[in-house]
Amino acid sequence: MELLRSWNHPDEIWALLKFKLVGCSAINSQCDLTLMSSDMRTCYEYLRLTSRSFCAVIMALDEDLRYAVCIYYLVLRALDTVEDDMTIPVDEKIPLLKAFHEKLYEPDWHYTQSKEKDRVVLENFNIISSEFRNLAPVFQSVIADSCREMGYGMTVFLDAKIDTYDQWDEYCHYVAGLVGIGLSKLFTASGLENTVVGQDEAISNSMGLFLQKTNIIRDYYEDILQKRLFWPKQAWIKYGNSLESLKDPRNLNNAVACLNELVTDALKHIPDVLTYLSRIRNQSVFNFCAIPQMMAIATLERCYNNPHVFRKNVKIRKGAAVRLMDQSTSMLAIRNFMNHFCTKIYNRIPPIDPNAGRTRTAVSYGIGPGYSLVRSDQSLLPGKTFYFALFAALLIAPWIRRAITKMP
Ligand code: IN0
Repeated sequence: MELLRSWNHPDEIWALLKFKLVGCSAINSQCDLTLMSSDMRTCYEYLRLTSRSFCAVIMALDEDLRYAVCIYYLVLRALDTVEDDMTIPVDEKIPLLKAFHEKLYEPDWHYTQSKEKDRVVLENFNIISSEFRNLAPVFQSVIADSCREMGYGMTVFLDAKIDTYDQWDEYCHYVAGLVGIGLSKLFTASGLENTVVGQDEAISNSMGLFLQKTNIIRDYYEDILQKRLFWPKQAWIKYGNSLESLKDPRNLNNAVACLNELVTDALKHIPDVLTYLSRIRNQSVFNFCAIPQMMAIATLERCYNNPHVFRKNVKIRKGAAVRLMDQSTSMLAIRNFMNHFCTKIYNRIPPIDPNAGRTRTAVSYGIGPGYSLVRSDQSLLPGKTFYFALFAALLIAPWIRRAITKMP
């Protein structure tokens, strides 16, 4: 099915085939599950259950850092599950969010009252916390500090609506910027990255804000159905009487203008994202950081000026996602992807859009000084050699698959 969706994108078909043939074995060979303790294996299993494709990106990290990030991810997932669970009464939820960081040091603590889909991490939090306490002390303090600040921040926005752009940034800082800051400190503490990566909190914060704003923009429809309101009032009040009213087909033009304004706001983080990635030295850390950012810019490109955002969940094709995962491995590739998606946005800016000028300025940072503004889609399409290799791969794919399954 995925192959069919990518039929007119041969580069994606190639990435999908490669992913199906060698992707999983390449990741598994990085990490031998048989050599681990049973609790460690259990934690990796929780990671697989709760994170979908992101699990593969974490598993590809270098040894010690991989496990610290895995535990950080599970602890954050547990905190997030408490925040999201509307069945937990507020007078129970607030103290729990505030004291969550202390639960990391209570060996028996786990929580069985959640109804959320990822409740497994709360029900078995004692296993996760015992693995947390096995991490190096420097990793432990980064994760615990991050949870303390995030838990507190979540209580600030529990009932409060997001009014201004400043509050939007503040909310995104608590739920995602702090993750960027925490991860960057883990990278530096692991010795894989320079001190500046862990120290420059403003740039690390932007990495999280770019991802979280993209999620909030993309998830408009899903969130509004669940009565969750994350678009800032300062933006939507210019285009409608309420955030819900934007999904009314009669308000479509205004809704799309509001959407474009928020995409423009998210795009302003691109310079920081590029600076951050250019500082990363370790290949596995680079891939880990670059992949979600490339997924985000691809998603923003899909969402920009797209009325479907108000009717369904807009997603990037699996083929496009796999291709980004496979190829986000160098600054040159990142600049090319940024250029590609920003040029596509640039070419679709409606001249009458109230924020057209600001959007042009924002995408110009992603397009970069060395590139022409009117580069077309052709630039990322492969040449004859590629099509020949693809044809050959299609012919021999069944044979390779049989050979792999016969391997001991
Ligand atoms: C993440 C981030 C993440 C990864 C790498 C570097 C980061 C730097 C700063 C901030 C966050 C960083 O990435 C994941 C990506 C992810 O989970 N993608 C989903 C797809 C989706 O649409 O949700 C997938 O299944 O592949 C991310 O979104 N978040 C996250 C959470 C924990 C950690 Cl340790 C790293 C969530 C969030 C809210 C954006 C921080």
